[in-house]
Amino acid sequence: MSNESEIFQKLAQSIWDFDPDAAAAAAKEALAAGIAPARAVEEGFSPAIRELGDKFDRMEVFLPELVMAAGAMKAGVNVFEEAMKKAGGSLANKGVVVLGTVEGDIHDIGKTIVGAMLSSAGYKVVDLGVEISVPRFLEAADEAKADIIAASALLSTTMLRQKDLVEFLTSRGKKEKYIVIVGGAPVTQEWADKIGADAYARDAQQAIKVLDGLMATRRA
Ligand code: B12
Repeated sequence: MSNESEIFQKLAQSIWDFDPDAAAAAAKEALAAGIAPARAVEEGFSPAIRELGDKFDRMEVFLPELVMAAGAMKAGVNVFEEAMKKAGGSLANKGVVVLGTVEGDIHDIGKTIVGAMLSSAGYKVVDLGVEISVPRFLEAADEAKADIIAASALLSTTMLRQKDLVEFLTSRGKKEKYIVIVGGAPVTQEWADKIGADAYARDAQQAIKVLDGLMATRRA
């Protein structure tokens, strides 16, 4: 069997090769080797896709390549998602999270990872998908009797929808009812503070920590 660094290398290579089968195989190998999905994503897949994102920024690769790389990453993330869902099934319910990517934004890989990690940590996650309008977040949260609304944005333009979400909740008198957590590559703690969100997390692991803390305070 390969050692950890060889597995991280395989995970990354599958993204550079735009190869979904290799990504799924490397993800399975990581699980078999006992590597936590979060580490496999953060140290294997994510650096590779971010490097491609930077190359896209410098016009060294183009959209079709980014689409293919994202396809490969999704195949790998699906493997981890399944494994994490199984792991989360037996845990106590820590709270209900309604999660989605904001309107105008189709990036869903990071959001899906956050959802899978939260469910593996014992949260019930309602993943609404992408391009979710502000009223839809609230409607779904009310329907699901959620504790938390989690909104992902990957574009500097769509980050503004997170601000709209907080404003909308406030205008409907629902701001105190839900914990609003925001995230996504361009999002920062500063932004979360500025728009009045309750929480920010830079990745899925941190999201669990932050939400565990807020839920404990809420239930105390
Ligand atoms: C893959 C990708 C795509 C794929 C998306 C496929 C998919 N199904 O998701 C495709 C090719 C479709 C795509 C399209 C576009 N993209 Co794009 N894309 C990327 C890329 C390379 C990687 C994103 C990714 O999946 N990262 C891996 C995951 C694991 O990381 P993550 O998303 O950041 O998520 C982590 C954290 O942010 C956090 N997190 C995420 N969501 C949430 C939510 C909550 C609540 C919390 C707490 C945490 C959290 O936890 C996650 C796990 O650790 C980024 C580059 C980058 N550096 O981000 C560009 C990037 C985001 N895209 C960019 C652009 C410009 C576009 C397009 C506009 C291109 C175009 N001209 O059409 C379109 C936008 C279409 C649209 N309307 O949404 C720019 C954005 C620039 C900006 N600041 O606005 C970037 C930064 C690339 C660049 N350097 O120019 N893209």
